Amino acid sequence: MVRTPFLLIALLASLFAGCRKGNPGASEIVIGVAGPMTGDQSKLGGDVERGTRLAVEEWNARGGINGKKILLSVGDDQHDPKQAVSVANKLVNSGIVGVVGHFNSSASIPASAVYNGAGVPMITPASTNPRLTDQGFWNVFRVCGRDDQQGKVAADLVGKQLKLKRVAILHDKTTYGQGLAEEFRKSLAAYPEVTVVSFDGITQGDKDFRGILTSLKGNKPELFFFGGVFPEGGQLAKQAKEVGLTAPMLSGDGVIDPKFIEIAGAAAEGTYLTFTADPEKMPQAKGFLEKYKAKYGNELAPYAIYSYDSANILLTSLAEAEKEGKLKDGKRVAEIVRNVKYDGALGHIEFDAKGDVKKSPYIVWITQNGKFEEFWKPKE
Ligand code: ABU
Repeated sequence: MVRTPFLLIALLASLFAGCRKGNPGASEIVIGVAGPMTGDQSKLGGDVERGTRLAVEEWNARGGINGKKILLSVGDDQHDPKQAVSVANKLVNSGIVGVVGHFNSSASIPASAVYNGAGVPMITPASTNPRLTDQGFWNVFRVCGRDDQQGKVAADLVGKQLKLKRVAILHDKTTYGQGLAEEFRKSLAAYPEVTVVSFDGITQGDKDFRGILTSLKGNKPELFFFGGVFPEGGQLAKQAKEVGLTAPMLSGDGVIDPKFIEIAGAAAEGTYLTFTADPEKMPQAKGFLEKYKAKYGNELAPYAIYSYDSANILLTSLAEAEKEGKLKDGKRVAEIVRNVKYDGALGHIEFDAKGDVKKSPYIVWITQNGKFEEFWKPKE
């Protein structure tokens, strides 16, 4: 007798919870944000979430989309391809109308098929592997550049600017890391005077790379390239010095994070990194940077600004679709994204037919005095 009201309340509560989860109320819109929210790359996933959340909060402060409050559903893929598929399915089942993410190419590529099947547009702020947009999915966009562009700038640094003759290449065997290493090697073909003395994979998650670095040192490279992310990049830079490998490291956008310097310490000095230009020098990024730092502190978050612009492009497109009564029509939303002419914190953004940004000017940075500094800009 006494238990019946409790059971009834529990049943109603679970129905309500299910309703909220699977079908957002008429006055709510849910978008997803996905990336490695826990684990060794959680700084990167956290940056994506923080940039996205800032945009969502600003939209809500302005009244949401046509009075509908925007909710953010967070998916943690732990940079694992299988987990990314599971996260994508969960986000889709929770009723999202678009997603910012994922961070890692190895997560975005398998997840993109889930969103494609479910009719959900996705905008990644950070996945640079060319395959993501080369798949030809109507629902996939990226606000960052591609590794064929990034690999070319790295090769130009070596062949044109530093005029080196011997380079070694390492990668972490992931979609991003190995892909970037291969793009770098491919672009080095334009410099026949440069010899690639070795091309080897390490295992992501390992901590001791002294063995491979010692054998790499035997080939006398003048520089070694690493395709991968900061946890391994930091150890490689540090352990290279420990085994007496004095050649500098060159790496990509997966390594340019304060955590790299934290791990490598003084050995980070002189490391070259490819990424886009410094937002601190962009007048259009000033407002974002002030708001982001006021909310989250001063720690450098290279992909937060990309996430903020990704979220704003998605929300602008959803608002446009809502005016047409097509908020839940993923194809229409994607069509609006594809034609967007957006002036955001990163500057002007337009997409090409594949869903890539029309402009993604990579430059080379260097680690100096414990900080990242712009080092070299290729001529356009
Ligand atoms: N582009 C940097 C790391 C993210 C990725 O896997 O593409």
